[in-house]
Amino acid sequence: MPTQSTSKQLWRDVQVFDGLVQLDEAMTVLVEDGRIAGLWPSGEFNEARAEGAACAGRGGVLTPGLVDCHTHLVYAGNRAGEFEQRLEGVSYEEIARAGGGILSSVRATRAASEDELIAASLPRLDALLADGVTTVEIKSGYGLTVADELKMLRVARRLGELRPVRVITTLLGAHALPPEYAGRADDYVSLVCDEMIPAAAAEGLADAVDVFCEGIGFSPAQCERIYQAAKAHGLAIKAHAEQLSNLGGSALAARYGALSADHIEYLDEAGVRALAEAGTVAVLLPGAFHVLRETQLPPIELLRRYDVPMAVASDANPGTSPICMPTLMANLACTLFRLTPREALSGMTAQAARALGRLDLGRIEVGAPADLCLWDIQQPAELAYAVQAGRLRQRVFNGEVVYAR
Ligand code: DI6
Ligand code: FE
Repeated sequence: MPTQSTSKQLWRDVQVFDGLVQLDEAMTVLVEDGRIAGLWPSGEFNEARAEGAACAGRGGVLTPGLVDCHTHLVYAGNRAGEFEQRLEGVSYEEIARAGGGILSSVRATRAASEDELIAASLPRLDALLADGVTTVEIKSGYGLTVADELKMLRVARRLGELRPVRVITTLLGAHALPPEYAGRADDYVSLVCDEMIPAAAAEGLADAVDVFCEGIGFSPAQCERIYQAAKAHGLAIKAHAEQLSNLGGSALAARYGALSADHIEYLDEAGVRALAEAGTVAVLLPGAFHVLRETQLPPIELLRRYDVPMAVASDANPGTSPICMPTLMANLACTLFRLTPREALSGMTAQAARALGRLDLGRIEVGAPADLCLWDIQQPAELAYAVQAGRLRQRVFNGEVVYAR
């Protein structure tokens, strides 16, 4: 990973989206020692304040580096065949109950070595980076044994060493019931609580613990056991909840102080209130909604009314969202969920960082790590409006220009 740049660099006359709002005037931004050191309207900029700084870019739109706060980027194989089955009318749940779906990716992932998983995952990571990502969360969940879950997490950590990107890892041992535990779900949950979580924590391989709280996943009671174990090991909590039905998984997660509840198409008002009270972020995943051709919309209006922070992520995974293009997610969040472009962009920067417990990221403000994107567009809303690869002019990681065109 490149080390922090110690040089002083200036971006001049840029339109800034700071992670929450678009600033009114063209700005000049100073980066020093890997951090944002100054931010002025260009008209008020005084050269003496940035003596010795090199001009790194001029014009265009400057945003925080994008934060993809929910991905399943590490896996082997693909599920194009299931995509065709679903188009013929077979449902995601039917495929899962017949032993396909997540379990089909589990078979391929168990059979793959760490190096094979790296080789399979790097092109997906590179696609995210080419679209402006500087922080990515990566979940396990296609191993479902202690060794295979740790293998996935190790691969995720290694990806972060192979590329200039921050990788946050999440243990998703409770993604699906592996076939060898058929009829013994509680025993599998014990394995997650008593072996997987302690091992992942001891090796420093997981930043958080996630669950799939669903009829085809795990019950709220089982998820609660997992949250207790996660808490006992000092790990943050997240949930896949209310994706296909309403089991109260979001409210349960909120009760345990979860960083986020993700998917939430079936969330009701009581659930929204629970998120608001706990400060839990609602992570919207329009890619999965789109690919599954869902019709139940997440309760956006209620989330707004209760002031619940909304993040947007790719959910990049082989089944429900084989899409590695975060700016497309911004577009889908607007077209499918009716977010405003500002909400969508904030959802992929400041709010996404919040969903990872990283309040220092996803913002352009003095003191923040200089993870930035310079785009060849006129105004920030274009990132959500047009779907177009290749608009990224520079990607800046820790103050260093790691990609330039
Ligand atoms: N919900 C999802 O949309 C992904 N995981 C989950 O719990 C899908 C994962 C997959 O189908 O492989
Ligand atoms: Fe997911």
